[in-house]
Amino acid sequence: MERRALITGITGQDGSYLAALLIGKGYEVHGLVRRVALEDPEHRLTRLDSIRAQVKLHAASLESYASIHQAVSKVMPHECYHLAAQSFVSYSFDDEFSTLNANINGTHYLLAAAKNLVPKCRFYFAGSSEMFGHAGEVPQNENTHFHPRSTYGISKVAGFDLTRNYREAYKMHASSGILFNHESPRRGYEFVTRKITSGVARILSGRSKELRLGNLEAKRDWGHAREYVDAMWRMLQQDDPDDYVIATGVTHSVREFVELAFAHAGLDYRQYVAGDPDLFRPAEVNILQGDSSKARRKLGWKHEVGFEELVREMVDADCRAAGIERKGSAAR
Ligand code: NDP
Ligand code: GDR
Repeated sequence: MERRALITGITGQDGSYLAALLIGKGYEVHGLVRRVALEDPEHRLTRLDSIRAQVKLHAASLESYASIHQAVSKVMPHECYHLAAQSFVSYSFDDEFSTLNANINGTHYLLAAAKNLVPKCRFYFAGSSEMFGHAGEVPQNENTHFHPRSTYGISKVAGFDLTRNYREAYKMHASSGILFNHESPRRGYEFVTRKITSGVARILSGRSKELRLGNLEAKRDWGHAREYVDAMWRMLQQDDPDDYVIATGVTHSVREFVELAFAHAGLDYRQYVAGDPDLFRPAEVNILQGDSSKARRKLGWKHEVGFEELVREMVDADCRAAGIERKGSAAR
């Protein structure tokens, strides 16, 4: 059976892993990208290097309904994974307007185009643990009240509500994943995990002497991105659409991540890490820890990569990229 998938945000961490997963399952994979990406593939499509010939890319902008409508009408997908977003929480404090515009309108435009052109298309929305924000309970599950602490979180709550409304009002097969932090060697450099692991590599190679960080006491539930995109696919294979928390259920502080990453490279983080008050957020999410028992029960999903393995994989990858060969670092 021919299956076509459309992925927005295909150039990002999750989009690139999801595209590879779907290609492996025999899908015809299409991606929606910004025009600049097509004009500058060497820089903007690097995460797609190994699968570039197997994906078809279409230029469109989250800011333009017309461009999204046109892309959906060309592809006529059976499954649509909406991953594109201004995804950096810190930046949402600097530019609330573009975060809200791109994330809320972009989701609305894509849902509306799908409803009009391919109403039977199965739709995935990339919800986030940031929707829980200042959560009243730990761990958080699908019934936990949302209390977002940034315009990013607010935009994701709006996208989640839009997705649910299209499911209820128009009977679309529209599901949301409420994904907790997931990382990998493909993580953007602005996020704390990659900032730390690339910082370790820079220090080891002598290109840097210190690493400036913000709140070291914040706690996150960190999993591996490759495993989390599999959960997205599983959601769209269910008979009925629904919402699912995807998490490891284990939480660690940024300090623990730092300590382990430096120790894996044979360094004591206390000699290199400097606190920077400018990197603290105006409003912080202190403890995120997810309860994914519903996903385990209904989707048969589970995570396998634990915290230590994730940290080691990321440090090793950044060290290899910096030309540092260390004993015992596993190639992946
Ligand atoms: P990335 O930041 O790696 O990727 C974001 C993608 O969105 C990129 O492809 C980017 O394109 C695209 N994008 C951003 N703004 C626009 C725009 N205005 N128009 C078109 N495309 C745009 O994010 P991740 O892969 O980590 O995350 C994927 C999704 O999941 C996001 O929606 C994120 O908010 C959400 N999420 C992520 C979690 C995580 O821990 N990784 C956890 C929970 C939710 P370009 O390359 O051109 O910038
Ligand atoms: P997050 O990820 O905000 O959870 O959003 P990020 O890695 O940016 O921050 C995690 C925690 O680390 C603290 N922190 C720092 N963060 C950054 N970026 N830089 C620093 O120097 C630094 N120092 C400390 C932060 O205060 C925070 O508490 C990610 C994104 O992928 C979202 O798109 C997604 O929805 C959520 O995860 C779940």
